Amino acid sequence: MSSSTQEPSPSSPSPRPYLVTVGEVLGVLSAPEPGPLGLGSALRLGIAGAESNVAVGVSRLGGAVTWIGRVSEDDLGEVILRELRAEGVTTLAVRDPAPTSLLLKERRTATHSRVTYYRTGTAGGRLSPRDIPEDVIAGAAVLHVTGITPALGDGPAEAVRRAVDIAADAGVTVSLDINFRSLLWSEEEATAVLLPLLARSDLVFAGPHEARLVTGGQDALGLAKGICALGPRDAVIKLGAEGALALLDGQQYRQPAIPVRVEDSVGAGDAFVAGYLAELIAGEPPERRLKTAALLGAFAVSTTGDWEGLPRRAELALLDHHDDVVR
Ligand code: KDG
Repeated sequence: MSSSTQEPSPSSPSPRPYLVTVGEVLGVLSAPEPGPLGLGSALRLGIAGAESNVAVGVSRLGGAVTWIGRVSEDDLGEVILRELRAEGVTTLAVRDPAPTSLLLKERRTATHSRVTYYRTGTAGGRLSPRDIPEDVIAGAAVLHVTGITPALGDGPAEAVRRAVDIAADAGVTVSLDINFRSLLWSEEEATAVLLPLLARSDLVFAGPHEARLVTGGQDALGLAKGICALGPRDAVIKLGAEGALALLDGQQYRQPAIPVRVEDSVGAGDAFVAGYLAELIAGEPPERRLKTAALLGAFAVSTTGDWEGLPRRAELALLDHHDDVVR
């Protein structure tokens, strides 16, 4: 877009093995108190996005991360970039005259959140394949994408496809979290767009319902096998309070969830992925990746906000007093 400008990177991507991700960051207006919204309800401003949640989670564990996306030229765009950079994430952002998307998060009851998107004609939805720098993708250890960005429109879908193609051609590990959002597209649309991306991915994260968008299977193991039959070497089925089942290079792993009191479950899946990917780029073995993934999921659900409560590495021990991986 002619009115957009690629701003210079504040720092070039790290010489260390780094994760790169592509997506949208939204402004989040969340009601701190449970109950219906009314005139005068307090709303707290935050930011979130599936891919940026992962970026922050990886960065807090000491991993090098680059986030690519579009943000508005206004103050909200500024807040987003400032916050990500403060979290140690390298940002490669196109500033766009369109506004930032908003997400309204009501706590309808103490345990049930309701989300409404204001996401039409916004900066993140104007992402284009031209915004994807080939060298940054090809130089990464891992590219992480989700099924949310391709749901935002043709441009974002093309941009994600381009990133995945560059990575796959360069031998960069491609990680895909299916992250189906029924408010953004239908199951049929999602399946048609995600299947080709999945076929070029090495590692796929999905909940059972999400896995069934792309394959059949009775149970978690059947779903993981179904995903791997489509091309990926590794599949991780996220099972919420029941932990996760992973099929990694043909070997099966089960990771129990870490029991904690649930404050706010939104963001738990992203946190899980962040824990896994942080250990992957650190060269850690599967058991460690899954354990850290479960720990980050536990931190996410036991604190409010998608990413604000995620731990630094030294804090992992706070919740780490349960059994290791059961194989
Ligand atoms: O996983 C949490 C995300 O859903 C949230 O941060 C916002 O990216 C988001 C989305 O599109 O729902």
